[in-house]
Amino acid sequence: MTPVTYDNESTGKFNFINLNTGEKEIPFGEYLFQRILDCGTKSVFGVPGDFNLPLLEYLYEPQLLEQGLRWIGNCNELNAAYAADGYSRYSNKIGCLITTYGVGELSAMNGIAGAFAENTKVLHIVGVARSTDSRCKDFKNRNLHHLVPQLKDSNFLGPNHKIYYEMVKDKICCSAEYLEDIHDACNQVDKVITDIYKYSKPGYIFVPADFVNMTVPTTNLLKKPTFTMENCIVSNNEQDIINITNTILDMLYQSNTPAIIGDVLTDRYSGKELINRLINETHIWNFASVNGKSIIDETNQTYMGLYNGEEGPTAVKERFLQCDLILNFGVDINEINQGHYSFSYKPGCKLIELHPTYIRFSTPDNGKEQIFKGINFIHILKSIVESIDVGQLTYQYPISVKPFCTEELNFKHDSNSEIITQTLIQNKFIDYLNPGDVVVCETGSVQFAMRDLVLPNQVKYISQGFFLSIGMALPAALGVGIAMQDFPRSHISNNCESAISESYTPRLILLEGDGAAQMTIQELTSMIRFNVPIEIMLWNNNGYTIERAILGPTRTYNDVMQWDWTKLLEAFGDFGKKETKSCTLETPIQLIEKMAQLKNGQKDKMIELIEVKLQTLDYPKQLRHMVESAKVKSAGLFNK
Ligand SMILES: Cc1ncc(C[n+]2csc(CCOP(=O)(O)OP(=O)(O)O)c2C)c(N)n1
Ligand SMILES: [Mg+2]
Repeated sequence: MTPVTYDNESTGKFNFINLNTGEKEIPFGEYLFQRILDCGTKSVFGVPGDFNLPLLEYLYEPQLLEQGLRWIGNCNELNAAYAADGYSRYSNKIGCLITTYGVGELSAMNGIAGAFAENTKVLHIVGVARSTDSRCKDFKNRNLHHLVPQLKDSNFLGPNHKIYYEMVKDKICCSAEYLEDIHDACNQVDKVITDIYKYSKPGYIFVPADFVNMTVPTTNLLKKPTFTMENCIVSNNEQDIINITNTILDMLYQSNTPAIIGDVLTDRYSGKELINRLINETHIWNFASVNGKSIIDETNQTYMGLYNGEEGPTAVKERFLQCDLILNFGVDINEINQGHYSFSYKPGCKLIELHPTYIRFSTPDNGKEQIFKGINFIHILKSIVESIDVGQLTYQYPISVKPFCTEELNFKHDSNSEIITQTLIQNKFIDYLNPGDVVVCETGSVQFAMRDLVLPNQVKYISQGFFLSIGMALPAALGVGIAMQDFPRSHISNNCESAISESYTPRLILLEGDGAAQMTIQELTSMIRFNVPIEIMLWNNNGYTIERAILGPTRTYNDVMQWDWTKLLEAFGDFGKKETKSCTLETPIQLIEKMAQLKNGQKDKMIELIEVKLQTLDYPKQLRHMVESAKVKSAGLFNK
């Protein structure tokens, strides 16, 4: 331990002066939470455990509470990871969770892997064994609880204290630091936070229980008082940025039918305003992607739909195939986002993929390509927006082609039908939303129903569209709701042509399947506990319909137990039914009326759970296309 003396006269706070260096010091626990606040995060999710309790004690330091720090306790660590992910997806800040050694952190792993796969900024802090234990030479006395013993001779050998760290490092995180020397701890914390912003992926800090009360210098706090996306991705290759921008601009000036795809990483790197500005100023045709849905304002005058190759609507593909130059901003290549790799292009079309680590120019026809590595696309996007000369753009888009609209999807709903169908949902959903609302959609059949709908302006749509872990959306919606409390209306742009009235409070809507809900349902209780207003549409189709569409339509493995959904909120804490309301809808008229009532704000309770009965084998045509496409792909694989 460093010799310290106390100084609370100058600051009023309880500070320490290091007698060797003369520097101000604070306990490491306080440093860590100060850093979380410094990166803009206010709420911290998680579950306590004896290895993190000393750290959690610092949550209650008055100077941290004053800055808005709060603890959102979850029912389990998986839910905490999902919630932190949702918090980040909404706010684009770092979602943070704290778990305990082994048992807690392992439970969170699926959530962290999902955040890794989908590029969300999550900081996972794990309370681990005291440094005196993990550094001890006499390891055989250190088979601590929550640790897995060695496979062989565990009674003779000590355990590997860093086993869980080794499981995640370089696998499901961009940065992982196991703190071993308190003198390095502050820099290690700062490194992980910087990396999370830089790579937009999760990071881990493993904090020995005895470190939190040790004192550390405040030097770093003064040197770098805040962490933002901007100050974590500063570029040092200005000339490359200028050259690449000029090349892209020349290509745009020469193109007759250019197009923009707004893909997911554009949002993760805070490029949403920029891309919408570019579209509004140039009127270049533009397309959404599955994982990037709602980044581009879908009500803009040249929105041409969500392109997903063979799996999307033909009307969108036909528009896409007219384009001779594609600028794919924030591109993320995976099976779902590329419609099982079925993207096709106009003959001779030039493709520019703009990614956080590279810019790639290619001609899909002949496979020719040129890659520039080490340049974050966000600098190029900014530079294009700042330097484009709109007067030099000359388009020859076919005049007959209009912006894509939901009606083109041609949903035929039988108005005499007595049952609610997915087609009816597709028909009515857009009307149910108000501009500026936030929709969280679970993995499942209804997710496919949402894809192609043209969203009202400034609606934020959040869905784990690639990793597809069911049960994610419900706790993620908790995280979104908490972020909406911490940063009200932060998804709404003031620069947008069609502003959202200041007096309108955006709604949070969760679209949830019955099967998925049974995975993480307890987190409803946290919505009540932390006053998160939400409308939950619970699609009850008697089990795993999406799986039935793939195989085993009538198999029992696709069944789930029937629940009385309308009793859950009461059981989960709203004993007097003061905060919540639940109902079951079975007919189209009931659904239409309920949607209209909610849209108009006639909500009498903070949380509404609306169970909507659907037929077991009813699923949208978008899902059928995906299943067929996937089957064709796998048949191809087997034939090889
Ligand atoms: C954690 C996890 N377990 C299993 C799956 C496989 N899976 C994908 S969708 C699904 C069923 C979803 O059912 P439900 O939420 O009721 O939606 P539905 O398709 O019935 O509308 C399952 C089991 C998965 N994606 N994630
Ligand atoms: Mg279901």
